[in-house]
Amino acid sequence: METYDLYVDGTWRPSESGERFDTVSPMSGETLARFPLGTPGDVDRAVRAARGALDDWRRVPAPRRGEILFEAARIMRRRKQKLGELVTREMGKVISEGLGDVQEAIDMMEYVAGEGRRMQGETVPSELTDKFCMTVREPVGVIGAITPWNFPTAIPCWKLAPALLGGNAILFKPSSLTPLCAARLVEIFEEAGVPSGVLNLVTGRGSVVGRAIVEHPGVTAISFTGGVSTGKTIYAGAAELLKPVHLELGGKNPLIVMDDAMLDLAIEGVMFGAFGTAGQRCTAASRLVLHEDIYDEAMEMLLEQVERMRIGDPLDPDVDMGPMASQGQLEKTLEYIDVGRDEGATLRYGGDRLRGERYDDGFFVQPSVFEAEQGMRITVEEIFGPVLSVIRARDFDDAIGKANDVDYGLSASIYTRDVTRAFRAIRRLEAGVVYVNAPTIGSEIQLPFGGVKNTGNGLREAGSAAIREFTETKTVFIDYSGQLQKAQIRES
Ligand code: UN1
Repeated sequence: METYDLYVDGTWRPSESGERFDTVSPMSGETLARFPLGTPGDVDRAVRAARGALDDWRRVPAPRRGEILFEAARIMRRRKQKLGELVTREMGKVISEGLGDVQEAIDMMEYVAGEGRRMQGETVPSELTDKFCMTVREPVGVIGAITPWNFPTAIPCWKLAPALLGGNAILFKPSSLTPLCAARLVEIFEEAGVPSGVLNLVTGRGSVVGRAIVEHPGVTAISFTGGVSTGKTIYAGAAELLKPVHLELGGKNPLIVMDDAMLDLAIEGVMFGAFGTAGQRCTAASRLVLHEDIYDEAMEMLLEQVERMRIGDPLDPDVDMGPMASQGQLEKTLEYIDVGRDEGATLRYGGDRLRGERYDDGFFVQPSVFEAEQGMRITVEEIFGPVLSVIRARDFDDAIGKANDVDYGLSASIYTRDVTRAFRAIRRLEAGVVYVNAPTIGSEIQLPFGGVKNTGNGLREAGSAAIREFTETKTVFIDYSGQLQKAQIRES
Protein backbone atom coordinates (compact mmCIF):
# COMPACT_ATOMS: atom_id res chain seq x y z
CA MET A 1 0.00 0.00 0.00
CA GLU A 2 1.39 3.39 -1.00
CA THR A 3 1.53 5.90 1.82
CA TYR A 4 1.93 9.56 0.99
CA ASP A 5 2.98 12.55 3.05
CA LEU A 6 2.30 16.25 2.75
CA TYR A 7 4.44 18.18 0.30
CA VAL A 8 5.74 21.27 2.07
CA ASP A 9 8.78 23.39 1.24
CA GLY A 10 9.94 20.96 -1.41
CA THR A 11 9.93 17.83 0.72
CA TRP A 12 7.43 15.09 1.45
CA ARG A 13 6.90 15.05 5.20
CA PRO A 14 4.30 13.61 7.59
CA SER A 15 1.54 15.72 9.04
CA GLU A 16 1.86 16.74 12.67
CA SER A 17 -1.29 14.73 13.50
CA GLY A 18 0.19 11.45 12.29
CA GLU A 19 -3.35 10.47 11.27
CA ARG A 20 -4.24 9.28 7.80
CA PHE A 21 -7.17 8.57 5.54
CA ASP A 22 -7.61 6.18 2.61
CA THR A 23 -8.39 6.96 -0.98
CA VAL A 24 -10.45 4.10 -2.41
CA SER A 25 -11.59 2.91 -5.82
CA PRO A 26 -15.31 3.65 -6.27
CA MET A 27 -15.45 0.60 -8.54
CA SER A 28 -14.07 -2.04 -6.20
CA GLY A 29 -13.71 -0.47 -2.75
CA GLU A 30 -9.98 -1.27 -2.89
CA THR A 31 -7.74 1.16 -1.02
CA LEU A 32 -5.41 2.85 -3.50
CA ALA A 33 -3.23 4.88 -1.13
CA ARG A 34 -3.12 6.54 2.29
CA PHE A 35 -2.78 10.25 2.87
CA PRO A 36 -2.20 12.46 5.92
CA LEU A 37 -5.00 14.28 7.66
CA GLY A 38 -3.45 17.74 7.74
CA THR A 39 -3.90 20.14 10.65
CA PRO A 40 -3.97 23.93 11.03
CA GLY A 41 -0.33 23.59 12.14
CA ASP A 42 0.52 21.88 8.84
CA VAL A 43 -1.22 24.68 6.97
CA ASP A 44 0.78 27.23 8.93
CA ARG A 45 4.05 25.50 8.03
CA ALA A 46 3.01 25.42 4.38
CA VAL A 47 2.10 29.12 4.44
CA ARG A 48 5.49 29.97 5.89
CA ALA A 49 7.19 27.91 3.19
CA ALA A 50 5.10 29.63 0.52
CA ARG A 51 5.83 33.11 1.92
CA GLY A 52 9.53 32.24 2.08
CA ALA A 53 9.59 31.13 -1.55
CA LEU A 54 7.56 34.00 -2.92
CA ASP A 55 10.25 36.66 -3.22
CA ASP A 56 12.56 34.61 -5.42
CA TRP A 57 9.74 33.11 -7.47
CA ARG A 58 8.14 36.42 -8.32
CA ARG A 59 11.48 37.64 -9.66
CA VAL A 60 11.82 34.72 -12.07
CA PRO A 61 10.85 36.24 -15.44
CA ALA A 62 7.39 35.12 -16.55
CA PRO A 63 8.71 33.48 -19.77
CA ARG A 64 10.98 31.32 -17.58
CA ARG A 65 8.06 30.36 -15.36
CA GLY A 66 6.25 29.51 -18.59
CA GLU A 67 9.09 27.20 -19.62
CA ILE A 68 8.63 25.22 -16.42
CA LEU A 69 4.95 24.84 -17.28
CA PHE A 70 5.81 23.71 -20.81
CA GLU A 71 8.09 21.09 -19.27
CA ALA A 72 5.32 19.99 -16.88
CA ALA A 73 2.95 19.67 -19.86
CA ARG A 74 5.55 17.57 -21.70
CA ILE A 75 5.90 15.22 -18.73
CA MET A 76 2.13 15.02 -18.46
CA ARG A 77 1.82 14.11 -22.15
CA ARG A 78 4.31 11.29 -21.68
CA ARG A 79 2.31 10.00 -18.71
CA LYS A 80 -1.12 10.70 -20.15
CA GLN A 81 -2.21 7.06 -20.37
CA LYS A 82 -1.13 6.21 -16.81
CA LEU A 83 -2.59 9.41 -15.38
CA GLY A 84 -5.85 8.91 -17.25
CA GLU A 85 -6.10 5.41 -15.84
CA LEU A 86 -5.44 6.77 -12.37
CA VAL A 87 -8.23 9.36 -12.76
CA THR A 88 -10.54 6.50 -13.75
CA ARG A 89 -9.42 4.26 -10.90
CA GLU A 90 -9.61 6.91 -8.22
CA MET A 91 -12.70 8.84 -9.35
CA GLY A 92 -14.65 6.37 -11.50
CA LYS A 93 -15.23 8.24 -14.78
CA VAL A 94 -14.87 6.08 -17.90
CA ILE A 95 -11.38 5.82 -19.37
CA SER A 96 -12.07 8.02 -22.42
CA GLU A 97 -13.10 10.76 -19.99
CA GLY A 98 -10.21 9.99 -17.62
CA LEU A 99 -7.88 10.65 -20.54
CA GLY A 100 -9.94 13.73 -21.46
CA ASP A 101 -9.48 15.05 -17.93
CA VAL A 102 -5.70 14.79 -18.31
CA GLN A 103 -5.86 16.31 -21.81
CA GLU A 104 -7.74 19.30 -20.40
CA ALA A 105 -4.99 19.68 -17.78
CA ILE A 106 -2.34 19.58 -20.53
CA ASP A 107 -4.29 22.07 -22.66
CA MET A 108 -4.46 24.48 -19.76
CA MET A 109 -0.75 24.16 -18.97
CA GLU A 110 0.26 24.78 -22.57
CA TYR A 111 -2.14 27.67 -23.01
CA VAL A 112 -0.95 29.36 -19.85
CA ALA A 113 2.74 28.58 -20.48
CA GLY A 114 2.55 30.64 -23.69
CA GLU A 115 1.07 33.51 -21.70
CA GLY A 116 4.47 33.82 -20.03
CA ARG A 117 5.57 35.74 -23.12
CA ARG A 118 2.46 37.92 -23.20
CA MET A 119 0.91 38.79 -19.84
CA GLN A 120 -0.13 42.06 -21.41
CA GLY A 121 -0.75 45.24 -19.53
CA GLU A 122 -2.10 48.47 -21.03
CA THR A 123 -0.41 51.63 -22.20
CA VAL A 124 -2.60 54.67 -22.71
CA PRO A 125 -1.81 58.34 -23.32
CA SER A 126 -1.48 60.72 -20.41
CA GLU A 127 -3.38 64.00 -20.32
CA LEU A 128 -0.07 65.68 -19.46
CA THR A 129 3.04 66.30 -21.52
CA ASP A 130 6.04 63.99 -21.03
CA LYS A 131 4.23 61.56 -18.85
CA PHE A 132 3.85 57.84 -19.46
CA CYS A 133 1.01 55.61 -18.22
CA MET A 134 0.84 51.82 -18.11
CA THR A 135 -0.28 48.82 -16.16
CA VAL A 136 1.81 45.78 -15.27
CA ARG A 137 0.70 42.41 -13.98
CA GLU A 138 2.09 41.29 -10.66
CA PRO A 139 1.69 38.21 -8.46
CA VAL A 140 -1.17 38.20 -5.98
CA GLY A 141 0.84 36.41 -3.28
CA VAL A 142 -0.06 33.06 -1.73
CA ILE A 143 -3.03 31.37 -3.39
CA GLY A 144 -5.20 28.79 -1.64
CA ALA A 145 -6.41 26.38 -4.36
CA ILE A 146 -9.24 24.18 -3.09
CA THR A 147 -10.32 21.69 -5.73
CA PRO A 148 -13.05 19.08 -6.30
CA TRP A 149 -12.93 15.38 -7.18
CA ASN A 150 -14.89 15.38 -10.43
CA PHE A 151 -11.99 16.69 -12.55
CA PRO A 152 -9.06 15.58 -10.40
CA THR A 153 -6.33 16.71 -12.80
CA ALA A 154 -8.03 19.32 -15.02
CA ILE A 155 -9.49 21.63 -12.38
CA PRO A 156 -6.33 21.71 -10.23
CA CYS A 157 -4.42 22.68 -13.39
CA TRP A 158 -6.94 25.45 -14.18
CA LYS A 159 -5.78 26.98 -10.92
CA LEU A 160 -2.19 25.83 -10.36
CA ALA A 161 -0.93 26.58 -13.88
CA PRO A 162 -2.02 30.24 -14.09
CA ALA A 163 -1.18 30.80 -10.42
CA LEU A 164 2.37 29.57 -11.05
CA LEU A 165 2.72 31.53 -14.27
CA GLY A 166 1.58 34.63 -12.42
CA GLY A 167 4.45 34.24 -9.95
CA ASN A 168 2.37 33.19 -6.96
CA ALA A 169 3.07 30.56 -4.33
CA ILE A 170 0.35 28.01 -3.66
CA LEU A 171 -1.35 25.97 -0.97
CA PHE A 172 -3.09 23.15 -2.81
CA LYS A 173 -5.87 21.34 -0.94
CA PRO A 174 -7.45 18.66 -3.18
CA SER A 175 -10.66 16.78 -2.49
CA SER A 176 -10.19 13.87 -0.09
CA LEU A 177 -11.69 11.57 -2.75
CA THR A 178 -8.84 12.19 -5.20
CA PRO A 179 -5.59 12.97 -3.35
CA LEU A 180 -3.59 10.46 -5.40
CA CYS A 181 -4.23 12.34 -8.65
CA ALA A 182 -3.22 15.51 -6.79
CA ALA A 183 0.03 13.97 -5.53
CA ARG A 184 0.91 12.81 -9.06
CA LEU A 185 0.41 16.36 -10.32
CA VAL A 186 2.62 17.78 -7.62
CA GLU A 187 5.34 15.25 -8.53
CA ILE A 188 5.15 16.44 -12.13
CA PHE A 189 5.50 20.11 -11.17
CA GLU A 190 8.41 19.21 -8.89
CA GLU A 191 10.12 17.29 -11.70
CA ALA A 192 9.51 20.14 -14.14
CA GLY A 193 11.45 22.50 -11.88
CA VAL A 194 8.99 24.39 -9.69
CA PRO A 195 11.24 25.57 -6.83
CA SER A 196 10.83 24.39 -3.23
CA GLY A 197 8.11 26.11 -1.26
CA VAL A 198 6.31 27.50 -4.33
CA LEU A 199 3.78 24.67 -4.49
CA ASN A 200 2.64 22.98 -1.29
CA LEU A 201 0.17 20.11 -0.98
CA VAL A 202 -1.84 19.79 2.22
CA THR A 203 -4.41 16.99 2.23
CA GLY A 204 -7.15 16.43 4.81
CA ARG A 205 -10.63 17.54 5.74
CA GLY A 206 -12.18 20.62 4.22
CA SER A 207 -13.50 21.60 7.63
CA VAL A 208 -9.95 21.57 9.03
CA VAL A 209 -7.42 22.15 6.25
CA GLY A 210 -9.73 24.12 3.96
CA ARG A 211 -10.89 26.28 6.82
CA ALA A 212 -7.31 26.91 8.03
CA ILE A 213 -6.32 28.00 4.51
CA VAL A 214 -9.27 30.39 4.27
CA GLU A 215 -8.64 31.86 7.72
CA HIS A 216 -4.83 32.10 7.58
CA PRO A 217 -3.80 35.75 7.18
CA GLY A 218 -0.74 34.63 5.17
CA VAL A 219 -2.93 33.26 2.36
CA THR A 220 -3.71 36.18 0.08
CA ALA A 221 -6.54 34.81 -2.08
CA ILE A 222 -8.67 31.71 -2.54
CA SER A 223 -9.80 29.91 -5.67
CA PHE A 224 -12.47 27.29 -5.01
CA THR A 225 -14.50 24.92 -7.18
CA GLY A 226 -17.16 22.86 -5.43
CA GLY A 227 -20.59 22.99 -3.85
CA VAL A 228 -22.67 26.08 -3.07
CA SER A 229 -22.82 25.67 0.70
CA THR A 230 -19.03 25.25 1.01
CA GLY A 231 -18.62 28.19 -1.36
CA LYS A 232 -20.74 30.40 0.87
CA THR A 233 -18.78 29.35 3.98
CA ILE A 234 -15.50 30.16 2.23
CA TYR A 235 -16.80 33.50 0.95
CA ALA A 236 -18.00 34.52 4.40
CA GLY A 237 -14.79 33.36 6.12
CA ALA A 238 -12.60 35.21 3.63
CA ALA A 239 -14.69 38.38 3.88
CA GLU A 240 -13.49 38.82 7.45
CA LEU A 241 -9.96 39.30 6.05
CA LEU A 242 -11.08 41.07 2.86
CA LYS A 243 -9.49 38.21 0.98
CA PRO A 244 -10.30 37.95 -2.73
CA VAL A 245 -12.19 34.74 -3.50
CA HIS A 246 -12.97 33.10 -6.80
CA LEU A 247 -15.88 30.65 -6.65
CA GLU A 248 -17.07 28.16 -9.25
CA LEU A 249 -20.08 26.37 -7.81
CA GLY A 250 -23.05 24.36 -9.00
CA GLY A 251 -25.24 24.15 -12.06
CA LYS A 252 -28.68 22.96 -13.13
CA ASN A 253 -28.06 23.16 -16.81
CA PRO A 254 -30.84 23.04 -19.40
CA LEU A 255 -30.60 21.49 -22.83
CA ILE A 256 -33.44 22.75 -25.03
CA VAL A 257 -34.52 20.80 -28.10
CA MET A 258 -36.76 22.78 -30.46
CA ASP A 259 -39.23 21.32 -32.94
CA ASP A 260 -36.88 22.02 -35.87
CA ALA A 261 -33.81 20.39 -34.29
CA MET A 262 -31.86 17.53 -35.83
CA LEU A 263 -33.27 15.01 -33.39
CA ASP A 264 -30.60 12.31 -33.73
CA LEU A 265 -27.90 14.84 -33.03
CA ALA A 266 -29.83 16.32 -30.12
CA ILE A 267 -30.44 12.98 -28.41
CA GLU A 268 -26.80 12.02 -28.85
CA GLY A 269 -25.95 15.33 -27.15
CA VAL A 270 -28.40 14.66 -24.33
CA MET A 271 -26.82 11.26 -23.67
CA PHE A 272 -23.33 12.73 -23.43
CA GLY A 273 -24.45 15.84 -21.53
CA ALA A 274 -26.64 14.08 -18.98
CA PHE A 275 -24.80 10.82 -18.38
CA GLY A 276 -21.17 11.67 -19.20
CA THR A 277 -19.08 11.49 -15.99
CA ALA A 278 -22.24 9.84 -14.53
CA GLY A 279 -23.77 13.33 -14.36
CA GLN A 280 -21.07 14.45 -11.94
CA ARG A 281 -20.14 17.64 -13.75
CA CYS A 282 -21.15 21.16 -12.82
CA THR A 283 -21.96 21.46 -16.51
CA ALA A 284 -24.07 18.28 -16.74
CA ALA A 285 -27.32 18.58 -18.70
CA SER A 286 -29.65 17.74 -15.84
CA ARG A 287 -32.77 19.19 -17.51
CA LEU A 288 -34.00 18.38 -20.99
CA VAL A 289 -36.53 20.92 -22.20
CA LEU A 290 -38.44 19.44 -25.15
CA HIS A 291 -40.73 21.31 -27.53
CA GLU A 292 -44.14 19.63 -27.33
CA ASP A 293 -44.32 18.88 -31.06
CA ILE A 294 -41.34 16.52 -30.88
CA TYR A 295 -41.81 15.48 -27.24
CA ASP A 296 -43.06 11.92 -27.76
CA GLU A 297 -40.65 11.10 -30.54
CA ALA A 298 -37.63 12.52 -28.70
CA MET A 299 -38.64 10.75 -25.49
CA GLU A 300 -38.86 7.43 -27.27
CA MET A 301 -35.47 7.89 -28.91
CA LEU A 302 -33.94 8.89 -25.59
CA LEU A 303 -35.32 5.95 -23.63
CA GLU A 304 -34.18 3.53 -26.29
CA GLN A 305 -30.62 4.81 -25.93
CA VAL A 306 -30.67 4.92 -22.14
CA GLU A 307 -31.79 1.28 -22.03
CA ARG A 308 -28.82 0.36 -24.19
CA MET A 309 -26.23 2.02 -21.94
CA ARG A 310 -23.46 -0.24 -20.71
CA ILE A 311 -22.58 0.33 -17.09
CA GLY A 312 -19.61 -1.27 -15.40
CA ASP A 313 -15.84 -1.18 -15.05
CA PRO A 314 -14.84 2.32 -16.21
CA LEU A 315 -11.46 1.01 -17.40
CA ASP A 316 -13.27 -1.13 -19.99
CA PRO A 317 -13.39 1.00 -23.18
CA ASP A 318 -16.80 -0.47 -24.10
CA VAL A 319 -18.43 0.82 -20.93
CA ASP A 320 -20.53 4.02 -21.18
CA MET A 321 -20.86 4.87 -17.50
CA GLY A 322 -18.87 3.91 -14.42
CA PRO A 323 -19.72 4.10 -10.72
CA MET A 324 -20.53 7.19 -8.71
CA ALA A 325 -17.41 8.67 -7.14
CA SER A 326 -18.35 7.82 -3.55
CA GLN A 327 -20.90 6.28 -1.24
CA GLY A 328 -22.07 9.81 -0.45
CA GLN A 329 -22.70 10.60 -4.12
CA LEU A 330 -24.57 7.33 -4.57
CA GLU A 331 -26.78 8.03 -1.56
CA LYS A 332 -27.48 11.61 -2.63
CA THR A 333 -28.50 10.41 -6.09
CA LEU A 334 -30.83 7.74 -4.67
CA GLU A 335 -32.32 10.29 -2.25
CA TYR A 336 -33.13 12.64 -5.11
CA ILE A 337 -34.74 9.81 -7.04
CA ASP A 338 -37.03 9.32 -4.01
CA VAL A 339 -37.68 13.06 -3.90
CA GLY A 340 -38.69 12.96 -7.58
CA ARG A 341 -41.05 10.06 -7.02
CA ASP A 342 -42.57 11.72 -3.94
CA GLU A 343 -43.24 14.99 -5.70
CA GLY A 344 -45.08 13.21 -8.48
CA ALA A 345 -42.55 13.15 -11.31
CA THR A 346 -42.89 10.08 -13.57
CA LEU A 347 -39.85 7.82 -13.51
CA ARG A 348 -39.51 6.51 -17.07
CA TYR A 349 -36.25 4.64 -16.57
CA GLY A 350 -33.84 3.61 -13.82
CA GLY A 351 -34.20 4.66 -10.22
CA ASP A 352 -32.23 1.90 -8.52
CA ARG A 353 -28.82 1.02 -7.29
CA LEU A 354 -27.29 -1.66 -9.50
CA ARG A 355 -26.84 -5.03 -7.86
CA GLY A 356 -25.07 -8.22 -8.84
CA GLU A 357 -21.54 -9.54 -8.91
CA ARG A 358 -20.24 -6.82 -11.26
CA TYR A 359 -21.64 -4.06 -9.14
CA ASP A 360 -21.79 -5.01 -5.46
CA ASP A 361 -18.36 -3.70 -4.51
CA GLY A 362 -18.86 -0.35 -6.22
CA PHE A 363 -21.20 2.64 -6.10
CA PHE A 364 -23.26 1.86 -9.19
CA VAL A 365 -26.63 3.40 -9.95
CA GLN A 366 -28.86 3.17 -13.02
CA PRO A 367 -29.09 6.18 -15.29
CA SER A 368 -32.51 7.64 -14.51
CA VAL A 369 -35.01 9.63 -16.53
CA PHE A 370 -37.96 11.50 -15.05
CA GLU A 371 -40.78 13.32 -16.76
CA ALA A 372 -41.12 16.36 -14.52
CA GLU A 373 -42.69 19.78 -14.16
CA GLN A 374 -40.31 22.70 -13.98
CA GLY A 375 -40.29 23.87 -10.36
CA MET A 376 -40.12 20.43 -8.75
CA ARG A 377 -37.06 20.00 -6.52
CA ILE A 378 -35.43 17.57 -8.96
CA THR A 379 -35.58 20.32 -11.61
CA VAL A 380 -34.07 23.12 -9.53
CA GLU A 381 -31.58 21.49 -7.13
CA GLU A 382 -28.21 20.17 -8.25
CA ILE A 383 -28.14 16.36 -7.96
CA PHE A 384 -24.66 15.71 -9.41
CA GLY A 385 -25.67 12.26 -10.59
CA PRO A 386 -27.08 10.55 -13.71
CA VAL A 387 -30.63 11.80 -13.19
CA LEU A 388 -32.28 13.64 -16.07
CA SER A 389 -35.52 15.59 -15.73
CA VAL A 390 -37.46 15.99 -18.96
CA ILE A 391 -39.68 19.08 -19.14
CA ARG A 392 -42.29 19.91 -21.77
CA ALA A 393 -42.33 23.35 -23.42
CA ARG A 394 -45.13 24.88 -25.54
CA ASP A 395 -42.90 27.11 -27.63
CA PHE A 396 -39.60 28.98 -27.70
CA ASP A 397 -40.54 31.55 -25.04
CA ASP A 398 -41.85 28.85 -22.72
CA ALA A 399 -38.63 26.85 -23.22
CA ILE A 400 -36.40 29.82 -22.41
CA GLY A 401 -38.53 30.73 -19.39
CA LYS A 402 -38.29 27.19 -18.01
CA ALA A 403 -34.58 26.97 -18.79
CA ASN A 404 -33.94 30.14 -16.79
CA ASP A 405 -36.18 29.18 -13.88
CA VAL A 406 -33.38 28.06 -11.53
CA ASP A 407 -30.96 29.77 -9.16
CA TYR A 408 -27.94 28.54 -11.12
CA GLY A 409 -26.48 29.76 -14.41
CA LEU A 410 -23.43 27.81 -15.55
CA SER A 411 -24.10 26.32 -18.99
CA ALA A 412 -27.12 26.04 -21.27
CA SER A 413 -27.73 24.62 -24.69
CA ILE A 414 -30.23 24.82 -27.53
CA TYR A 415 -30.70 22.53 -30.51
CA THR A 416 -32.33 24.32 -33.41
CA ARG A 417 -31.70 24.87 -37.12
CA ASP A 418 -33.20 28.35 -37.00
CA VAL A 419 -30.43 30.93 -36.77
CA THR A 420 -32.82 33.59 -35.44
CA ARG A 421 -33.87 31.38 -32.56
CA ALA A 422 -30.26 30.41 -31.90
CA PHE A 423 -29.15 34.02 -31.54
CA ARG A 424 -32.20 34.93 -29.44
CA ALA A 425 -31.43 32.01 -27.15
CA ILE A 426 -27.79 33.07 -26.85
CA ARG A 427 -29.00 36.48 -25.66
CA ARG A 428 -31.75 35.27 -23.35
CA LEU A 429 -30.29 32.19 -21.66
CA GLU A 430 -29.03 33.06 -18.19
CA ALA A 431 -25.74 31.19 -18.23
CA GLY A 432 -22.00 31.80 -18.32
CA VAL A 433 -21.53 29.33 -21.17
CA VAL A 434 -24.05 28.79 -24.01
CA TYR A 435 -23.96 26.07 -26.66
CA VAL A 436 -25.84 25.86 -29.94
CA ASN A 437 -26.31 22.35 -31.35
CA ALA A 438 -23.91 20.89 -28.80
CA PRO A 439 -24.44 19.60 -25.27
CA THR A 440 -23.87 21.62 -22.08
CA ILE A 441 -20.50 20.01 -21.34
CA GLY A 442 -17.08 20.27 -22.91
CA SER A 443 -15.98 23.88 -22.55
CA GLU A 444 -12.52 24.51 -24.03
CA ILE A 445 -9.84 26.04 -21.82
CA GLN A 446 -8.87 28.92 -24.12
CA LEU A 447 -12.17 30.61 -23.30
CA PRO A 448 -13.37 31.89 -19.93
CA PHE A 449 -15.40 29.43 -17.85
CA GLY A 450 -17.87 30.21 -15.08
CA GLY A 451 -21.45 31.15 -14.45
CA VAL A 452 -24.01 33.68 -13.35
CA LYS A 453 -26.50 33.63 -10.46
CA ASN A 454 -25.63 31.12 -7.69
CA THR A 455 -23.01 29.44 -9.83
CA GLY A 456 -20.35 31.84 -8.68
CA ASN A 457 -19.41 35.32 -7.60
CA GLY A 458 -19.11 36.96 -10.99
CA LEU A 459 -15.59 35.89 -11.85
CA ARG A 460 -14.34 33.49 -14.49
CA GLU A 461 -11.41 31.16 -14.85
CA ALA A 462 -9.49 29.76 -17.84
CA GLY A 463 -9.02 31.61 -21.14
CA SER A 464 -8.32 35.30 -20.96
CA ALA A 465 -9.65 35.27 -17.38
CA ALA A 466 -6.95 32.86 -16.18
CA ILE A 467 -4.15 35.40 -15.95
CA ARG A 468 -6.46 38.12 -14.65
CA GLU A 469 -7.62 35.80 -11.88
CA PHE A 470 -4.13 35.13 -10.61
CA THR A 471 -2.43 38.50 -11.02
CA GLU A 472 -2.87 41.96 -9.58
CA THR A 473 -2.91 45.00 -11.79
CA LYS A 474 -0.44 47.71 -10.91
CA THR A 475 -1.01 51.11 -12.49
CA VAL A 476 2.19 53.05 -13.14
CA PHE A 477 2.68 56.76 -13.99
CA ILE A 478 6.12 57.97 -15.05
CA ASP A 479 6.61 61.72 -15.31
CA TYR A 480 9.70 62.67 -17.30
CA SER A 481 8.88 66.39 -17.65
CA GLY A 482 11.18 67.40 -14.80
CA GLN A 483 8.47 69.48 -13.17
CA LEU A 484 5.45 68.97 -10.92
CA GLN A 485 2.52 68.35 -13.23
CA LYS A 486 -0.97 68.23 -11.75
CA ALA A 487 -3.58 65.93 -13.28
CA GLN A 488 -7.14 67.30 -13.31
CA ILE A 489 -6.12 70.71 -11.99
CA ARG A 490 -6.40 73.19 -14.81
CA GLU A 491 -6.44 76.89 -15.47
CA SER A 492 -9.81 76.69 -17.21
C1 UN1 B 1 -16.95 20.95 -13.84
O1 UN1 B 1 -17.83 20.10 -13.98
O2 UN1 B 1 -16.69 21.41 -12.73
O3 UN1 B 1 -17.09 22.02 -19.69
C2 UN1 B 1 -16.09 21.43 -14.93
C3 UN1 B 1 -16.90 20.93 -19.15
C4 UN1 B 1 -15.52 20.62 -18.63
C5 UN1 B 1 -15.33 21.19 -17.27
C6 UN1 B 1 -16.40 20.85 -16.28
N1 UN1 B 1 -14.55 21.18 -19.53
O4 UN1 B 1 -17.79 20.12 -19.00
